[in-house]
Amino acid sequence: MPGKFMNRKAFCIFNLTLCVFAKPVDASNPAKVLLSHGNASVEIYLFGATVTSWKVGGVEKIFLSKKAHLDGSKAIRGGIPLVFPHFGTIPTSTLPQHGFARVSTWSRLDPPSETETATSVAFTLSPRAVPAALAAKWPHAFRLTYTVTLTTDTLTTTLKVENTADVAWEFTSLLHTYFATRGVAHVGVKGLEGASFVDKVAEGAPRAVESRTAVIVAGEVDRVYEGVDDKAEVTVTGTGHGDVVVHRTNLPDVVVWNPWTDKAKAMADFGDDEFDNMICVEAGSVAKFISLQPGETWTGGQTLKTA
Ligand code: TA6
Repeated sequence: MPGKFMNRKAFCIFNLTLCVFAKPVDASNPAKVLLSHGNASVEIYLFGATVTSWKVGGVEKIFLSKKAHLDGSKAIRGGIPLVFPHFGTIPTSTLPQHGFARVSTWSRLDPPSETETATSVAFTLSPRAVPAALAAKWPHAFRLTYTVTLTTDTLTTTLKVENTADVAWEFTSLLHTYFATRGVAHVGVKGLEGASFVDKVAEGAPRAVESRTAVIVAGEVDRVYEGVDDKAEVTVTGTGHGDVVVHRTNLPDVVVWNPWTDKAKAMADFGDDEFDNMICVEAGSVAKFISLQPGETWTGGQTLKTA
């Protein structure tokens, strides 16, 4: 609302502490939406509706690979790629790993909305905006709405999935968040003690129960913690970029991933040494398929909060 926007600018002149300023589009790059609120900012590419930066007080919380493709030719390596309609690869689908949401170009819905406490913007995706070859592999009618909300100390990302078909279908989904680190060996992921997990790195992908108060990285890690109580706060500590608490809504599973040295070298869009600068802590609903009846919706999301 331009009128409201002008009023807020005028308000800011008189009260800098509550100053809120939203820039919906980066003039130098129309493929990207920038929001700021107080001293926090977020940037989101329409490609994949991928959040690629979240800064609080000038401190970057999110990892983006120096080799990431930002031209829509490949899923963005870093940020918060959105996984839909399935996590990983599954025997019943020929879609690529993690589905098509992260490689489709989303549309921004209304201009960002601003209040004194938050600034928000939403994106939508439906089958006609999915690359045709991928849409053909998952021929279901759907509408996704992804809302990104920024406050001075939080970033909330919420996905709404609607079944607009006349038959039921099922999906899994995940927010594949890459946190920035200065030396991944110093990082601890707290809040997963007692959770059952699948260890995708170990031979045979065995199940076990997490016994540590903090998950650490001293080699390749790829674990799917299942059914972690929504109320359990997961905290990413020791990143060198400030601790972040992950609050989850309707996302019971938490994936912790670091490719370590060999897998880092094998990824063309990831620097050989960048395994030291990131850890993925991914809130999702991936252990069981979610079934949606015609007309039904499902909503899940996370709030990242500076600690
Ligand atoms: O979420 C962890 C994971 O599924 C890992 O197994 C690893 O492959 C990672 O995602 C990255 O996947 P990508 O398709 O982006 O290379």
